[in-house]
Amino acid sequence: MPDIKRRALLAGLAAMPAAACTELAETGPARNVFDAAEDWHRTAHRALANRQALAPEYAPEERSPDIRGNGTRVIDTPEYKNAKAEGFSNWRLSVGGLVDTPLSLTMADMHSLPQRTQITRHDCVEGWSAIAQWRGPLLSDLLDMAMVREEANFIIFRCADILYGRDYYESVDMVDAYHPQTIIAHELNGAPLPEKNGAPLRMRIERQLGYKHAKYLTAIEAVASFDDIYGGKGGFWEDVGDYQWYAGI
Ligand SMILES: Nc1nc2c(c(=O)[nH]1)N[C@H]1C(S)=C(S)[C@@H](COP(=O)(O)O)O[C@H]1N2
Ligand SMILES: [Mo]
Repeated sequence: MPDIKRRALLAGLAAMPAAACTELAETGPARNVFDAAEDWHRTAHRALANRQALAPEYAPEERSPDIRGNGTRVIDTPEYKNAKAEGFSNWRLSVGGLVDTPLSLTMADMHSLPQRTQITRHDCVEGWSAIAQWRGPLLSDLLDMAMVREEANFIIFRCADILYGRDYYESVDMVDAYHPQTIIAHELNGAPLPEKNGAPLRMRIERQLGYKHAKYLTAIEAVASFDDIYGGKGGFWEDVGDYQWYAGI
């Protein structure tokens, strides 16, 4: 869905109290306007409800034997190697951009927040899927703690790895950012994330394709637009021109 339409839809839902619709409907000449508005309202509501729907969750025995690492699997920089050798005790996740209270969170902070555990299916555009259990705090809790400003339209995820000479990064809109299954995972199948799967922190955005799930997460940034970030298309693969920004499934 184009962003302009999505925003109109959100604004429309907030701006149209049901009582006002009913009053309008009772007066003759406004009837057609009401019908059109109601149609639009219903369509808009359905579209938004569809985006907020949960991704399927699975039973423990349905998990795949392994979830292969894709894209970056190893980070060869001294910084990352040291961080790993220290058990990521000095890793920081920053939350900044259009927020009132920028945060710098430790792994201990990430563990002390309320946690969500979910068994979901990862779908990579390259044609493979894997079911695994992920655990970590909700992105929405971090955004609420940081007090994201109203001007923010997107959340950018910055990563520690460089793939084909470019920083990996991704972004989502506020519907996915606040989705109840959007978590920052620090555990895979009950153990700390392995390096190949994004240690120590990676995104899980369950209604989106694999490439949106940024691994090796270092920073979360609220922005009004991603025009000025890297190639301006909102993500590593989007900039390269291979994949679309909206990767909804
Ligand atoms: N930082 C970073 N995040 C990334 C990638 C990457 O190369 N670097 N690859 C993406 C792609 S294409 C997929 S399918 C998933 C793979 O996750 P996995 O390695 O845990 O299987 O991570 C995504 N997130
Ligand atoms: Mo992927």
